Amino acid sequence: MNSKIEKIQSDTPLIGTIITLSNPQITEMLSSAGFDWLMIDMEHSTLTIGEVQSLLQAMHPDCISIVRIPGNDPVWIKRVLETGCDGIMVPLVNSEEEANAAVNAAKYPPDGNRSIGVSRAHGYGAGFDSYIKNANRETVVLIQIEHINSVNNIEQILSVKGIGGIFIGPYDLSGSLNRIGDISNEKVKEAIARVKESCNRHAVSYGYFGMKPEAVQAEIKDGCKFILVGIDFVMLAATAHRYIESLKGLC
Ligand code: 3PY
Ligand code: MG
Repeated sequence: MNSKIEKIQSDTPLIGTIITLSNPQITEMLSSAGFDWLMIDMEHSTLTIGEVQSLLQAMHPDCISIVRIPGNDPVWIKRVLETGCDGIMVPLVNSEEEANAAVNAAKYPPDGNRSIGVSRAHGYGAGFDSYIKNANRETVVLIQIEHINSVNNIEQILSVKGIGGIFIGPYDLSGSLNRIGDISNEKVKEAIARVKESCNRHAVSYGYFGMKPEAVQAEIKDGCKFILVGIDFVMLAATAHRYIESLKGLC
């Protein structure tokens, strides 16, 4: 068993951040900075699949790489997995049927219907046998619960075999409850609590996103496994603003 899978399967929380910029040096730097995982976001960025592969090549080998698929589409899932990422995050999964479709697209037969090709994931051919033997067990599939419909269907979604974890999207969830952006609203918090309670009961790990460390500290203490904090360009922009602010008054 490789150490990344051990880390994913252990109870220790994994701290990650979101990559949206296509510059490989940024991924290299952030993956070497101590983050346990990086989520490379194809849903809310301009990243192409070729750029995603270049980012993966720049990543520190110990860092877990999860690519967020643009949408729950088997063609995207197949192509993204061929890049050799450690796993995928599938946004806006609202039902058992949609969760099944995501898992099926990510797993080789007999567990699913992922098509068999040769790519970077398979060591360009040299690692073909070991990759196809281990991929179903080692490729993590994170399903996003981020709409009130998915909260209402959480029990059925959690019954789907092959889900590696649930990732709560508080922002989309707030939108689906007509409280857009207000993630500390009682209705949003109540929906999140329902998801957490179901995950705990089914012994399925869950993740949570916050823009700043203060927004995720309580979640770590509460048992959240997959933490995402911040976004690459937001960290850069916030630091730039802070630097300018601290010097502007002196000019
Ligand atoms: C959301 O909050 O909607 C997310 O998808 C976080 O990644
Ligand atoms: Mg979202």
